[in-house]
Amino acid sequence: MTDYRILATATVADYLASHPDLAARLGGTSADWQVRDVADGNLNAVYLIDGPAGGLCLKQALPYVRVAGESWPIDVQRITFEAGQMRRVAPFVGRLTPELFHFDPDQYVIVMEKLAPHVILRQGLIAGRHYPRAATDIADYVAAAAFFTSGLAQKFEASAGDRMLFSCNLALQRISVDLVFTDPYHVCDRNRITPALEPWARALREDVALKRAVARARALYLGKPQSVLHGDLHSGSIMVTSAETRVIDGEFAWVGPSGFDVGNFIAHLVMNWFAKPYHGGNTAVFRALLVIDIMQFWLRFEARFLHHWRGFTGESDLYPLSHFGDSVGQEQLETIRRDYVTDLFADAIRFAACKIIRRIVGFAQIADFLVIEDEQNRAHAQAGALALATSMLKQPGLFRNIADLAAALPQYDHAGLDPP
Ligand code: SR1
Ligand code: MG
Repeated sequence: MTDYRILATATVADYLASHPDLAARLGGTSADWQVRDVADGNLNAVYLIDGPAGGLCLKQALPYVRVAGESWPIDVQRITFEAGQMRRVAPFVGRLTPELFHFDPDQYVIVMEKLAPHVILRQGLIAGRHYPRAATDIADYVAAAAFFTSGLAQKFEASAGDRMLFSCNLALQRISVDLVFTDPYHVCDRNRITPALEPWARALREDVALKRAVARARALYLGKPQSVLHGDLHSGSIMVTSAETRVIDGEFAWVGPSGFDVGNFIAHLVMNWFAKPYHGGNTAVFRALLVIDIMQFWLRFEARFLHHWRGFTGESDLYPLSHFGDSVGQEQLETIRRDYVTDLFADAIRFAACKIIRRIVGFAQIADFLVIEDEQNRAHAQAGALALATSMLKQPGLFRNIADLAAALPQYDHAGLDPP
């Protein structure tokens, strides 16, 4: 065991040189390597390293929240769960997760393939680019992870193993529980509220029916262990080209309700939709593409999830095939499958709503809105998203399927700054 040392641009090459398998991937010697600090997320240090033979990406967990500084300490063990999440889903999602070359439990470092010329999906969307594969690739990723790591596809002993591993990811679950489900609904120093949205922030704090719906979502997050979640599947955790998609940053991994990742991805497309008029470019065209992405994402997820389930012939304990073998049983099992997916969609709607609210009044806001310099414009875009999100939580009957959600977007576009 070696002492944990925070790496820096100047020391990354020495670290890699001391690991011959990684050095060989770069080629040449450390004097030939270019190291770039590309940290962009909220928590970690990230470097890209190029050598004569290839590139690598090195990520190190810092002992504090990077964007907040040392006043907000956070357990470095989280990188263990990120490596664990990558390894757990890799057999099912293939190239949709980057290849993990190295995990160092002493330095809290992982080294993985360098993704180039990929860009963060969020940045691409803000710049008005469309990635035709992203929504369906993410649907494939989530459907495979949600099915194959669930009790539908494995015996309960394996599910217990997943829970044992990821239930120790406590520091990051504390962040999710606080930032996603709790902080936006009470006065909290971490919240970031645009002055024009103060009436909205107050309304969120005072709306008991809303807080009851959020409490239900929080209880589901903590108490519905369906499958291994990525846990932070927003557009900043996805890297794309027009031909490829990769999911990164699984450090918030948790065994929870499968609708959480589904809802998170939808939420961030929805927020981009509300921000879009202020990003420049052709709003109507880009919004239409976003709506298609939202619809296709869900429909593809549903189709792939059901496909995995219908084709599954392995051993699991939830619905043993021996109980549903005859034609009546088969019919019953199909009803069970449909109900499962319907329930998952309802969860996704409530989680999407919670994600939207936290990104607008809480800590860790998103560039989709923050790039809108004019504060009134930004507040108008955010207020529309807040109005939609509160309806999703308080009137779930209006959002029974993905077409309902798509149809609702324009209705909230000019919601105005005053909460209803
Ligand atoms: C302390 S900041 C934490 C946030 O950053 C990540 O992107 C997650 O969304 C998390 O909630
Ligand atoms: Mg992240």
